[in-house]
Formats: sequence, structure tokens, C-alpha cells
Amino acid sequence: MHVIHGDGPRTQTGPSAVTIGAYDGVHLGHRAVIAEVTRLADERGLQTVVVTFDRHPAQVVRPESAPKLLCDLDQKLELLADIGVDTTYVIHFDEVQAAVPAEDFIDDVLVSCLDARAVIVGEDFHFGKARGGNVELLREVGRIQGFTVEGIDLVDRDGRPAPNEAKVSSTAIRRLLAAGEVVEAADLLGRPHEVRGTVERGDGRGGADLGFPTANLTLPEEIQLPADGIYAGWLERTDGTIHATAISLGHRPTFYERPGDRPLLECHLLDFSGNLYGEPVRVRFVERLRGEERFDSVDALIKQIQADVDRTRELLPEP
Ligand code: RBF
Ligand code: MG
Repeated sequence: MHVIHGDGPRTQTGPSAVTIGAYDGVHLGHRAVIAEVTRLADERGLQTVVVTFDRHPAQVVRPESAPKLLCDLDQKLELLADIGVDTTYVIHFDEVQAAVPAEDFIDDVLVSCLDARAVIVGEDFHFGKARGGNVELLREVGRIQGFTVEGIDLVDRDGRPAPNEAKVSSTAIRRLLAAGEVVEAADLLGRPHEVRGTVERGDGRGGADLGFPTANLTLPEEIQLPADGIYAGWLERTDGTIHATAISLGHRPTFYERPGDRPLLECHLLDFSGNLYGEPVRVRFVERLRGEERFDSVDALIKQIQADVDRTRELLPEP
């Protein structure tokens, strides 16, 4: 997949079928839209292009209530490449970009750079300064500039038009994750939820005192985490090897008074020895095992962790 950075050198694509949006998570609803872009592109001999942003526009426009992200930019680009998108145009979204009138955005990006012949967006898509651009404006400009516009409605998880509450949306997936419902979230994402972070040095207690060493991850602030709790999942290393892992996400109430800050994500890899310090890894949440608990003794905690590890082994097939 070809990636164009909006603030980088100006390259031009061939005539294209374009969709625009945050595409956070590249979930099944997004995939349905992109499938339509691809269908149209094939029919009319066009390139497929996704125009998206390097952060969620809400992080700039209303930072106090911006949603957490379902994936970072790197993962988004990987997911778009996986489904066969020809080109992704990444807009660097900042205050300057937020102030660009919708008409200028259409002229600069859609017409000049991407030679858009077809534009496919969600029916309720808004863009440009003060969210002034919409499907209707696209249609008006399209009639003059020579591109067609299709506004499509979000779909349910089977790809059918759906009432609001059944629609696959990033918001619905965030809510499921926040409730710990990782299986349901995976159902809408089309894959387990994944977070990416770097392994840092922890307390050293897991290995020395508990017999269950863990890789502690530093995570980017803006990524959506599941609810605190214990999960079974996968950890993928930089060399591509995938390990079954029992995941603890939370505040370790057995050892610490609950601080108000962000939870700690720790992974105990099954059948693994060695340390991963400094390594960037990917963690996928497959099943929720239980909520985090405060144990009266270290022995009780160890017993429970052993049961979690056994359950993880049962739940996860060989990688
Ligand atoms: N800590 C707790 O305080 N309560 C728990 O219920 C808990 N469950 C865990 C389950 C698993 C599978 C693992 C790997 C760790 C768990 N921990 C829990 C975290 C544990 O206290 C931590 O790994 C060590 O204290 C080292 O940081
Ligand atoms: Mg640890």
C-alpha cells in the first residue's frame, strides 16, 4: 500500500475512488464501506484511496472529551494494507488543519492530489472547518468537478443496514471494551483488540516472589484499554513469534492502595523464559477470566494466578 502524508511531498495518484474518515479500529463497519469503495473502483478502473488522520480529530477539536483510540496509526495502516487498499492519504491533524474550510479540503486533497472520480462516505460524515462539509456539499462540488458521491449508512455485524443500536461503530466497540466484553468487541472489530507497548522493568516481584514473572508494558495514553481485570490473550514479539499469555490489567490491590492513575498491563507468558526489556510488543485480548481481586495472602494470589494460567492454556489453541 502506498502512503501519502498530507504534510509531506505532494505526490499524485491516478484517478481514484476515495473514502474519508477517522477509520479508528478499521472495524467491520469500516470494512463494509471499503468493500464498496473497492467494488466501485474495480467497476470503473480506479485506485482505492482512504483519506484518514494521524490522530483523532476530536483530540484537537475537543481534547477534554476525545475518545480513546482502538488502534494507533501504524496498526491502522497495517489493517488498511491487509484489506487491499491501494493508497492511504494521512492528514496531519492539528489546529491549522481543523481550520481548513471544507471546500478547500475538497479542492486540495480530493481533486488536486487524488483525482477523485468517486467519493464514498458515511451518510452522516462531516468534515472541514466547524464540520461544515457533508455529503450534500460533496455532491454539489462533485457535479462541477466530475466525481460521483455515495453516502452509505452504517451496517450491523452481518453487513446489513441496521437500526442505530445495532450498528457497528467505534463508539460501540469502545463501550464493550470498557465493560470488559472483549469477545463481543472482537466480534465487531473482526479480530481481537490489540494494544502496542514497550516492555519496561517492573518491581521484579512477579518472578521472585510469586513464581509468575510478567512483562510490564508502557502504553500510549490515547489507546482504549479493556476494563481492569484478568484476561487470556496473545503476545506477539518483534520477531513475529506469538505466545499465549495470562494478562493482568489493573492496580494490583493485593500490594497497593488503588492509585487513581492508569492501570498497569502485565503479561505472564506461558512456557517462556527470558526477558523482553525494551522490546515493543503487541498484546491481544481474547477472553476475560475475572475481575482483579485483593487477596489476604500472597499464597492465595499465587493459587489464583496458577488457576488463571491453567484456564488460559485451556482457552487458547496453539498459536
Ligand atoms: N494482583 C492482584 O493484586 N490481584 C489479582 O487478582 C491479580 N491477578 C493476577 C493474575 C495474573 C494472571 C497475573 C499474571 C498477575 C496478577 N496480579 C494480581 C498481579 C500481580 O500482583 C503482579 O504480577 C505482581 O505483583 C508483580 O507486579
Ligand atoms: Mg512484571
